[in-house]
Amino acid sequence: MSKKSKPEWVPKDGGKAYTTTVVKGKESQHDGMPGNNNLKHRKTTSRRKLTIEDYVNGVLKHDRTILAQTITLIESNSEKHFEMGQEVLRQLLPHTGKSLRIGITGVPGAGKSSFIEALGCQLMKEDLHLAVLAVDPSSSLSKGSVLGDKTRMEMLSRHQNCFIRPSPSGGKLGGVTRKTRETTLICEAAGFDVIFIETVGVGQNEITVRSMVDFFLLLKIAGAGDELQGIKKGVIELADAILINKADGDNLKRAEIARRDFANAMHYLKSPTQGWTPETLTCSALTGDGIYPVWEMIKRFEGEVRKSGVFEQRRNQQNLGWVHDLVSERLLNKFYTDPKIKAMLPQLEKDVINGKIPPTQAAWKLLNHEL
Ligand SMILES: Nc1nc2c(ncn2[C@@H]2O[C@H](COP(=O)(O)OP(=O)(O)O)[C@@H](O)[C@H]2O)c(=O)[nH]1
Ligand SMILES: [Mg+2]
Repeated sequence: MSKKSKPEWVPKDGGKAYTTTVVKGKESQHDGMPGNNNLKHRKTTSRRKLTIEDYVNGVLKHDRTILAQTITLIESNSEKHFEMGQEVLRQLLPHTGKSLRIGITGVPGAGKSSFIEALGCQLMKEDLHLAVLAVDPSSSLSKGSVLGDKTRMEMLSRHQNCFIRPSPSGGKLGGVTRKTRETTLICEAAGFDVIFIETVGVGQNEITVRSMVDFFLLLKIAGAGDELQGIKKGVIELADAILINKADGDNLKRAEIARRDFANAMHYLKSPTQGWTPETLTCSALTGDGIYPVWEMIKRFEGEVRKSGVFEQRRNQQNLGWVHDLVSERLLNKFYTDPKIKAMLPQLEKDVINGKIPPTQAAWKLLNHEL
């Protein structure tokens, strides 16, 4: 139904640096930003080249168009945009940190999108502003299905208080991670109270998202054995709560059994958050049963961990981890884009595959830049 295309705000000379694609959404009578009901200025802002000041002020004024443009700038792979994006980010930084960041993971079909729709609509009733972001480095394979299917979030995507941003495409996990972290900060500066970061459960993704959020929610379905769901114990250990979704109709009993099984299993695991015992709940994104208790639990969690200081500690740790991730990412990028390395690599790879040289020697040769 929906078609992917370049966003309208990509400049003509933007070239491949702008890799983002968008899925056409529903027209709204509101721009989705807190306290901004005026749509009249929308078109004009996307025409001319924005300055750093334009970006910063636009985000701070909750201008949805400029918010989207700022995220596009951040997602750009060009060096020029990178510098500019970083300066915008630096200026926005004092206005960040106030939202609650929630990670949601689960296998495809677990009901993540439906759950986000159901819980998101509850948040809308409380007049909260919600941004939904996705981390999905594999989206080119799954054809952007993670948040591409806004049909599952029909109410939310039309709601004035909600902003939905699909995963940046065309990037390795590291790149997507940086972009999502930065996008989170930009959304915070724009005044969103709650940020959902959705990811498909395939292993590495969950660890990445855990490193970005305050609360991590694992969505499960009853009946599918763990091996079928492809989620190992390691992921369960990351979760502050496990939610058995699709607890409705014939599935109700099985969901409750699964919940108890998980509750028992979790007993023996270490909690990812000091002072918090992970909870196991059932819910139905379809009927809405059990959705509000999830929000109550998250608020309880926030209250407790803020009081104990664990909230702050985790954010500090996450920031440090981010620093090291950035260093690694930049170094690797610099290394592999070096013309000398680029020239050496294909032959060395062949030599390793043909058994001419051991992998270790190939690595040292690259690192020493010698032929
Ligand atoms: N019965 C039932 N079906 C659900 C529930 N939540 C989601 N579904 C269905 O499960 C399918 C996958 O849902 P979706 O939200 O797209 O899952 P995602 O891939 O994890 O985002 C869809 O057909 C939904 O209608 C639920 O609570 N109960
Ligand atoms: Mg989905």
